[in-house]
Amino acid sequence: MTIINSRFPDVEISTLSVTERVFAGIDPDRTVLIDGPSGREMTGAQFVGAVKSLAGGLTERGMAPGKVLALMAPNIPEYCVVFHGAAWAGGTVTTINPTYTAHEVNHQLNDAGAEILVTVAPFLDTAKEAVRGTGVTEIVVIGTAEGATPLSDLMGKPLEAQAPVDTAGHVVALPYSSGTTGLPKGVMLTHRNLTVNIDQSLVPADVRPGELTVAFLPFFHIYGLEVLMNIYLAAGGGLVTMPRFDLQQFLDLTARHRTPRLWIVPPVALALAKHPLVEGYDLSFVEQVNSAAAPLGADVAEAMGARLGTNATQGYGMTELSPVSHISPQGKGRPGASGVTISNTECRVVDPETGQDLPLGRDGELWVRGPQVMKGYLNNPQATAETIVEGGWLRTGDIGHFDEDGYLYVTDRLKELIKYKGFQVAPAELEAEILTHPEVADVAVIGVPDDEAGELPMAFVVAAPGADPTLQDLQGYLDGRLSHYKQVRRMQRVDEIPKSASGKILRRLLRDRVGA
Ligand code: 4UU
Repeated sequence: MTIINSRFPDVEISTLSVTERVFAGIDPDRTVLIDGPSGREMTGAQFVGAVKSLAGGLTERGMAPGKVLALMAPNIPEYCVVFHGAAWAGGTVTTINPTYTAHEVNHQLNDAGAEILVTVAPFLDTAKEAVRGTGVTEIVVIGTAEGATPLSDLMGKPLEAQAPVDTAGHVVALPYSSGTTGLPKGVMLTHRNLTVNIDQSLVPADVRPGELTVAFLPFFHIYGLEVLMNIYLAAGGGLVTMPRFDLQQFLDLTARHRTPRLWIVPPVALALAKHPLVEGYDLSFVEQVNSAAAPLGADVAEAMGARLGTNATQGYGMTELSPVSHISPQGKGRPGASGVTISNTECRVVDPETGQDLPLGRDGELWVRGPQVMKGYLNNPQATAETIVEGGWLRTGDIGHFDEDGYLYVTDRLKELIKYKGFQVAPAELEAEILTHPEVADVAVIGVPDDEAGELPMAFVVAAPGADPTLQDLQGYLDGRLSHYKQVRRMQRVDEIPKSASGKILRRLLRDRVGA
């Protein structure tokens, strides 16, 4: 076994709950949350007060260890209050993409066993449809709306201390990820996972007290939830929240708040490198741009860095890693590299065919071990056992190698996951939906490269006898069942889907066909 160790000193593994860790960094007098579009501000004292009151009110309603609250909202300051209010009350929060269809929300609510759903007025109709046939007994809206409990009704007598939980084992967050194969699964992240990943990440990321960043990356995804929300608050910094991405608004808010660090995904790097709007802004105060969630090509990283006059770096991680395993030391990013291994974390590069460890510089599957590795997939011991193998190693399903200085280069993906603009698209989910189309006899979905989105979902379709399905037919059919970013964008008719003897789709053959 060849283990690649972190070059950073270990951090102490904290026993604090994630909310206790976040509170430890907060200065009560400083502004910690700003609603970007309106400029509405919340101080540290107001944030802590709101979290404790909400935790008190939730406790009166029965929130306790073992209870699940679903949070389906865009990035607004109250998102952070609700997440930490439920965590402080000892609950588990499952985070739901607010652009999900009722069908997708319904699935997650049932799978996660949620009992309360918190949303905002524009998503109330979806929420009402989605809770049918689930265990959700109450819909709460941030603000007010007809037919739902206003969040203000849940503000109770403050709960002064963290509800007792075993921070090493208690699941506080339950985001969904398809991992290496199959449908989206609940990723069980404990308080310890999130608390330690804050401390590990802050060694290279060194966010300063009072430092602001514009948070447009969605809080429902682990990047927004942990790297923006938890890490910034715990470091004594603050967030300017944006409910949806708009380049001009992002540039306006960045310029207005003079944020030294930007946290982005590759399509935004492309815009920062090429879009004419950027010309109109003086961004000379930007010290660092960090991209993660999908590969950022060296060309785009260099063009963006040159245009902004700053260092462009990447982080690497996955939901199952809370999410960070690799970050670049700030100011020391290398084009094409995804960072260096963070504290308390070990890596191996394993030949996927033979299971043997590969020598330095050779491409293989990246395996990661550390205290940020998830507890497992909810109610899915088989998928857990296939992902976390003997010795506690997490198989990432990504292909890459390390250089002599410890920088990771992610070069390919072994797993079937598609990343559309950094969002997860699980081929198995699209295939399951498309297979229900009466004109489809069989289908396989893979990702094909795209300059802007990174990858686009492409379907290989075997038509039912006498049928003639088109891309438009499929798109019309999926619209309303799956959210927009999961839409199939390319289609090719085939006579047969290549499969192994055990019936597994041979995606590699399909990829080769597109490449040819
Ligand atoms: C090539 O996207 C994430 C986590 C992102 C993240 C955020 C802040 C990482 C570090 C950080 O500092 O999680 P998931 O679960 O949605 O997707 C995980 C997958 C990986 O397995 C890999 O295939 O997303 C891909 N990925 C990357 N690929 C993530 N980061 C990179 C990267 N280069 N830098």
